[in-house]
Amino acid sequence: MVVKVFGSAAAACPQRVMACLFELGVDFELIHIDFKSLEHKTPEFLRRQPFGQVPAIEDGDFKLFESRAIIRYYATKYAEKGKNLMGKTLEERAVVDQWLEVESNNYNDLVQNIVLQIFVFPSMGQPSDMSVVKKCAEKLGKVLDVYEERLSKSKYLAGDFFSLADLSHIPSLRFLTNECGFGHLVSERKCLNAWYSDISGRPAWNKVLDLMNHKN
Ligand SMILES: N[C@@H](CCC(=O)N[C@@H](CS)C(=O)NCC(=O)O)C(=O)O
Repeated sequence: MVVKVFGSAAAACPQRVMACLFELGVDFELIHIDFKSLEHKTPEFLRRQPFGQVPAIEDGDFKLFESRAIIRYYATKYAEKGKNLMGKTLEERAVVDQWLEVESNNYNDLVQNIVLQIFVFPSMGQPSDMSVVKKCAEKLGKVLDVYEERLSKSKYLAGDFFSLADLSHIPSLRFLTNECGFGHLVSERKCLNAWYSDISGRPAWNKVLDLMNHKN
């Protein structure tokens, strides 16, 4: 039975899940949830995701929400496919988890606030607060300095292998650099820039972009 991903091809959190499924070669069907008609806030969808957010998945009888829980689930379930997205040893897995936590706790809110103010609010006809953008960009710069230091010592965040920790950053970095015009935060950091070019050039991510651009 094919995995069902409930979400939108254009939203960053479902993109995290789709990138992971493409990496693992797991077939899925994207069930579009329409933000404009507030489908994600309907009682039916709230039974899938009680916070009214995407993504959620259905895999046979098994249902799950929270994008990072979903990618951990699939990387573990299909570890034998040899992609090593969670690391092989206990210590590798711990370092992958460490950087997934950094992505979720130190990085994500800052990017999300910038994206909301610069991209989402204007697209809904609402005003942006540029003082929020300025504060978040300053804080984000300091977080990305930590990434630069880390990536000057190892090719990927968790070591010399591409993992969920790297994958988890790709959708929001695309919003930051493309939709928000904050590419300089990445390009002015040499190792971060090389890392982002590498991970965003992966075939799995390009398949997500094709879905987003309705190319299949
Ligand atoms: N922690 C959740 C966050 C999900 C989330 O923020 N989803 C966004 C799209 S990227 C959403 O549904 N936004 C609509 C809303 O919050 O009403 C996850 O990673 O799955």
